Amino acid sequence: MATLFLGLDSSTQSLSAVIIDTNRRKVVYEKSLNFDKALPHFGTRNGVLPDPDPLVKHGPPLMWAEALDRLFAEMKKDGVALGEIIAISGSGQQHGSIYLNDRAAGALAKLNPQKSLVENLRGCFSRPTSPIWMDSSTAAECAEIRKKLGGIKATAEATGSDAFERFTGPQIRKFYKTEPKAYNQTASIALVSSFMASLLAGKIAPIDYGDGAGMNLMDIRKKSWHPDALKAAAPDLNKKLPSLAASGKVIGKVSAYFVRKFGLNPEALATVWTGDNPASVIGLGLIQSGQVAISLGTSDTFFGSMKKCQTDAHGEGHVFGSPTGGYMTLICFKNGSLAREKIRDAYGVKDWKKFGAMLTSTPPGGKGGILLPWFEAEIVPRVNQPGIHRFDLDEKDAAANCRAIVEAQMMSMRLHSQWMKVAPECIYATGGASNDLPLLQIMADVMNCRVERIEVSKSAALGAALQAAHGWLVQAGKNPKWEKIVAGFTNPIPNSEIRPNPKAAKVYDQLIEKYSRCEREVLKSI
Ligand code: XUL
Repeated sequence: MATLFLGLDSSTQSLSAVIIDTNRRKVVYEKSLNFDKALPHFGTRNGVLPDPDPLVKHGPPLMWAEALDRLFAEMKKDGVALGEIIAISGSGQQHGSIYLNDRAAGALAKLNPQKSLVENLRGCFSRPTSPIWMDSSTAAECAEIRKKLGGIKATAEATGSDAFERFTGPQIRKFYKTEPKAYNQTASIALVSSFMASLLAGKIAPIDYGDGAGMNLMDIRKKSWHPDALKAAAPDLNKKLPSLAASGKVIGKVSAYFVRKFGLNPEALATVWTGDNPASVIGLGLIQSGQVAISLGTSDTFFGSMKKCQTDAHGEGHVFGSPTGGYMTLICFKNGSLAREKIRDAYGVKDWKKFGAMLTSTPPGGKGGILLPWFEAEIVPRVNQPGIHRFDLDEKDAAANCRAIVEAQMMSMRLHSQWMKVAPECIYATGGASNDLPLLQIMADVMNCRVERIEVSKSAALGAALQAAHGWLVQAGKNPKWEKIVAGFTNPIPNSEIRPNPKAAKVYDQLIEKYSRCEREVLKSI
């Protein structure tokens, strides 16, 4: 008999499903539903509601609920053996918050399968829309919370991150300040992850330690709500937040709504969801401390798993709980692929292959030139004023500039991940630019670490499916090992290993000192 587990990922633009068969160690089904295309009546663009204020980014919670109905209907139509799924977990875009009134818990408990989820949930919200992670309208609230908690370092030490505009605590504070009446009518605040889990479980679901850490409200070490952080955000918050729990923990049997409507097994278990980044950490197989992934996308993201909680005194990086029970870090560098592309185009380099050839035509460290490629305001290090800065680098030398941007990005990653105090043993490179081998060689040399390529489509949904399998085994009284759970699902591409060149690594050990000096100098001057 198949042992099927379903992982769902409610991201900014789509809801995805991945079903795994743990007997055959295979992904047996994948599907994505794009919100704009499948549910145009909500009027979103790339999953976000249009707003005259460019800083405000909200999404409609009813759209996420309708997407769940639609995706199950599609799975049924596709002939998926829904009755054989034994546990479900999921992940959601992080930080987004949903505000429910005192009717919500009752409505969830008796979801009527004759109606849609949207019809069932009408009248259950104290705020019709949800601020999501792209919202940056809460600078004032961040400053207030940071001040109350004792500054950047203290806020990061207490909650895992400095106060950030997209984090849920500052967003809740803004809601309380601007709409106090609606705030008072809020009985329960959910994250996207816990909201979706609540629908499946038919009751208000806990928030997990991964997504909970993205709120500036959770004590990152104790993994419980932080009383001072709650007070700093809004009054009576302790009464409005659900309990915290480990992701994958069983909430109960799946709601009868899904059994009657779509033929789910009445014994199937609904488990606690997590954020898309913690789920991706599992989906990429980062389960041991010291395992790191670098995702080279529009922005470059550095993920690492960490046993002991270390926080970033400069408040640039984030620490979240990892579904494996330890911690994970996330550092986001905004000037990633787009910045590389800008340099590529500025020098008339036709494509990425030619860009790679430029990299190999120059020696490691070039002639000691440094480029700070902040085409956009940068998150790490914090740079509000975009600008390109060159040191000992001839602006007219195309190859030197192509090399310099990649070296700068890698040195910045090495420098700004030092607070983690975890020396990576292996880096998994993923995302668009990860098939650019000369770029990966620079990554290996700068980090002085082996690099392997890994490509997992829908890594968050896969991580969620693996999390469902883990939660199910725990509930069955087994003591599952994460290594065994992920085995076969998260393998790097065979023969993709790139080893650091010891001579080049030595060059970068020196050059990084200069890079750091240049960065400090510019940061002081802007
Ligand atoms: C992480 C973050 C984003 C969202 C994307 O802090 O804001 O990665 O989780 O869905």
